[in-house]
Amino acid sequence: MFCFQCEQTVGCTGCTGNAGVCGKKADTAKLQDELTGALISLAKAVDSTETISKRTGQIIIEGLFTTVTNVSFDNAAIENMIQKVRAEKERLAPDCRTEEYDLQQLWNANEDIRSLKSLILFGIRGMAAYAYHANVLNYEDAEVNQFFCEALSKIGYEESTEALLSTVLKTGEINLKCMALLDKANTETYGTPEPTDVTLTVEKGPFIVVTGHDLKDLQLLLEQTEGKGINIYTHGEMLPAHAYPFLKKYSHLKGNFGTAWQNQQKEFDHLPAPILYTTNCLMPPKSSYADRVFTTEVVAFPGAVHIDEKKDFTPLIEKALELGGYKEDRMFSGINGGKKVTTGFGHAAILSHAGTVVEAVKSGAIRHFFLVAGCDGAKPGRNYYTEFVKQTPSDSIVLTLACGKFRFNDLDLGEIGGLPRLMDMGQCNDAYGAIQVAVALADAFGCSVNELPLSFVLSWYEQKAVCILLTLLHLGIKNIRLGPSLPAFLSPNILNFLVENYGIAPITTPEEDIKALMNQ
Ligand code: FSO
Ligand code: SF4
Repeated sequence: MFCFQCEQTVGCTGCTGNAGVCGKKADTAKLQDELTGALISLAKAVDSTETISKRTGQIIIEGLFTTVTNVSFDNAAIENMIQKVRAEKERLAPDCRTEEYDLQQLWNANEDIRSLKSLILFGIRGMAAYAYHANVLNYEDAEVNQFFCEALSKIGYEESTEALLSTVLKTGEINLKCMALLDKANTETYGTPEPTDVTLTVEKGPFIVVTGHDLKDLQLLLEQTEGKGINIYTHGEMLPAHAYPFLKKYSHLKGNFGTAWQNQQKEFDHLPAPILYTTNCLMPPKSSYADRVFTTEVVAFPGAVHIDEKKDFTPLIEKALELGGYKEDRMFSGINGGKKVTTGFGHAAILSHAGTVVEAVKSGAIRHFFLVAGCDGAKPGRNYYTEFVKQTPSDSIVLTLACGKFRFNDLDLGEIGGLPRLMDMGQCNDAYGAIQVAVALADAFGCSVNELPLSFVLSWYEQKAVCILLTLLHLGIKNIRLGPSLPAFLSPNILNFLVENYGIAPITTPEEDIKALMNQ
């Protein structure tokens, strides 16, 4: 097998041999390559037709999302997906007998071509996850769907570095549209997020833990568990769900259990409750809780109960009642000992205080903004982000989003002018909101985003982070600090290009980086 799409890849070069660090086995990696090859061939077939149909778009989105890190470990599910893609191609181009694209061509290509194509491929894999969440809420964007085909065709058949580079940046541009679509889908369906305190205490009695990013699954589960004496707790990227008016109205949506994805094997060990995975990050379950793992949509693990599109959560509900939960209320804490966390500082909430923020900057009460955001992961070097946030000066604001925030979201950093210094903007896709805030501040000060006293300090793990990074590059955002390590799929030349043109730099130490960023 060969896979180097995520941050934890072996030796910062690539997972080979029998299995990857994430637990993905070689035969699964091979099937994912086959699926990607089938998608490239389907995109080629679409190329010759006019515009992509809704059905083709959904198949491509589902196929791409299936190959994101920690989504599907289930060979049978991936084989089904491959058949679906091939059938769609057959439908569109029944007489096409050209051979399917072989991913080995990509992995063995010249290193700069491979690097650029990987940026595109991993970028659209991440973007497909966001498009998928919008689709389940009946929101779609024809331009976004069309671009998946364009990008897949380039991965298969484009060999010019200039053309590939422009597709890399276009991936960022289209991802901005895709995140805007999801933002619209989420807020029109569930209301505008409002700042909300979330308890970390789990009440006695039966409960279910819901993890991942899909708000629709949470909504359906809340409906089906209402009045059944079962409480619902979010985990990981589902935490921001508490801020949506339409979801927080359910009184049995009680609080948040646990932290980020890489701690699940510890946190779920012997948990007296079932867990519903709506998206990644799924880690191979330990035997102590394997019988309580339930998956849905594209997430799949062999042996875990999969809730299909009928969305009948009865097996999950019965499991929660059978396990019974804790006998007494359990007070848990965040990583730094905090008993609660706060979420819901989306762009609307923050911009409703725009006047206060602008005045505070003018008066000097706010000297700097840091967006400390992105994924969490298992590497020890990720403590950098906790230390960074702790060391930010008291006249600075820290905006955060995605699962990396669990390293510091229980800290009390105090307030400036009635606003908390630490504000959680939501899931990784809410990077869209951070961009909105940055653009609004730049407008208010009549300058560019790069001229604002604002720094981006990002942590990455999987492919959604790749598409967000490409969006920031498309917007011309400079001097991003990226960690804990740089992507293995950046060749020296491509990395050089990013350093020279965008000033991307690896994280160093919190002390040095804070000093450098505040003086930039
Ligand atoms: Fe995290 Fe996993 Fe949201 Fe990712 S739970 S790592 S970038 O799937 O998507 O932040
Ligand atoms: Fe390795 Fe990451 Fe690929 Fe898993 S997804 S095989 S850990 S590079």
